[in-house]
Amino acid sequence: MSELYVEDPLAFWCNNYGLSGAEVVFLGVPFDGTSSGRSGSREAPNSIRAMSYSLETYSASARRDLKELKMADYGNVIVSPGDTGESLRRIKAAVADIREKFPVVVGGEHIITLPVVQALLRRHPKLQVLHFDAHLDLKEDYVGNRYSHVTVMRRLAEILGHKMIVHAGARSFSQEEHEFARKNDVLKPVANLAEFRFKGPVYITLDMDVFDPAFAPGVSTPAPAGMLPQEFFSLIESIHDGMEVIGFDVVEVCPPNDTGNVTSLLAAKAIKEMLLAFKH
Ligand SMILES: [Mn+2]
Repeated sequence: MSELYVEDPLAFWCNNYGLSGAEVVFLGVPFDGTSSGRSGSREAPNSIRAMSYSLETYSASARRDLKELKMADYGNVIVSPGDTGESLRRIKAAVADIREKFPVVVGGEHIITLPVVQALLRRHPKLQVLHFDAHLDLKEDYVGNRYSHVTVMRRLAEILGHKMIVHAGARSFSQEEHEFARKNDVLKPVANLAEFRFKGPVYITLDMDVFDPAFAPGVSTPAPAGMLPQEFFSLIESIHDGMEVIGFDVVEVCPPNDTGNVTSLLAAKAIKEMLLAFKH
């Protein structure tokens, strides 16, 4: 491909490294089969790809440029509509393909985090998860379904252990979930997160509804009184030092409910800033 005159219109930031030459690999997961709220997050990977073109590759806060990273876009997982089990199996297999590279997984809805972490556990058996979300996603089941975007952290906690997951930004949950999180001391106020020291490998899952709906209206289940984008980016800056982040995902963007693609744009910005903060 000529570097001067053409670019791939459907790859994050027009990257041109193949899978074997890359250190960072993007993977889209257009799955929204268990969304309890507004459906449509299957459209998010391509929408966020498109909005990534609106952003500069340089970050003033990180003082780094995305061009310093060798990135590849692995494309979208071919999911099986209506079959959550088969879809999760395929997501896990696709992440296993990425091997030792740094995965950036773009959903889709939140249940996709389960197979991603399962695949990463093979290399990082003591993986911790930092969970940004308006919700706790700790429900035992949702209308009888144990594999739902509102149960994903409960399923992950059963695999990892409850103490291995830290929840930040949560403000919308059931009494049962709240008591469960408090009993296990895993719900951290965002203001205290900078003092919380992670030891060992960490995976970050960013549900875009952690942001206030004024800034991220295009999500499946919006919750008022959320984080400001500036708060999130300052937090990333303040916690990145010494943190061993081995990958992350961004989930729950719902383009049919977005306004002017601003939520996809904010998601692209979050991907960029997290990459430049955490991938060295
Ligand atoms: Mn959520």
